[in-house]
Amino acid sequence: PLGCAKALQLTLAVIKPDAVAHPLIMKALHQKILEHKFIIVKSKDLVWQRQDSERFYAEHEGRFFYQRLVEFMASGPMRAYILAREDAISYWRKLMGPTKVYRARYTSPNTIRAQFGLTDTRNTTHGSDSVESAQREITFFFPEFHAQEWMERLEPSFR
Ligand code: RTP
Ligand code: MG
Repeated sequence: PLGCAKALQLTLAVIKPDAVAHPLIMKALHQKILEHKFIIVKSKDLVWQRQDSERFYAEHEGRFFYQRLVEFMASGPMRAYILAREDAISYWRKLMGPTKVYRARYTSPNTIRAQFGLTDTRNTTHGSDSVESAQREITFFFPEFHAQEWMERLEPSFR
C-alpha cells in the first residue's frame, strides 16, 4: 500500500531556526520532503535551551564555530522530523547538499543549502549522517519514540 518495495530506513531531519523564520522556505522544504516520497513518521516544533544545543553538538566542542553554532541553534524555533524512506539517511543528506553554503552553490546548486542557506552555520537543515547518529538523534528529539515498534507495525514487505 505504501508503494515501497525496499526496506525503509529512518533518519532525523531538522529545519533550523534560519529557515523556520521564513514561511516560504518552510513551505518549500515541507513540499520537498513530500515530493521525494519520505514518510513523515513524526514531527514537532520546538525551541532549544542552550544546554540542549551544547549536548547535541558535543562532538564539535572546541571547534572555532562551536559557540556560534550552539547559540544559533538555540536562537528560535526549529522543526524536527523523523523521516522514513528507502536509504533515508543518505538521500536526505544528498538533498541538503554540502555543509558550506558557498561550496553548495558552486557544486550542487539544486540542493537545499545552496538554495536557502545563509552562511556556513545558518545552513537551513540538519540530517543524521549514519545509522548510529540517526538512532541517537531520533532519541534525542523524540525520547518516547520506539523505532522497533514502529517498524513492527508495518507489513513485513516494507521492513
Ligand atoms: P549537520 O550536522 O547540521 O547535518 O551538518 P553537517 O554534518 O553537514 O556539518 P557538521 O560538520 O556536522 O557541522 C555541524 C553544523 O555546524 C555548523 N557549522 N558551521 N564553518 C562554520 O561556520 C561551520 N561549520 C559547521 C553548521 O550549522 C553545520 O551544519
Ligand atoms: Mg554533522
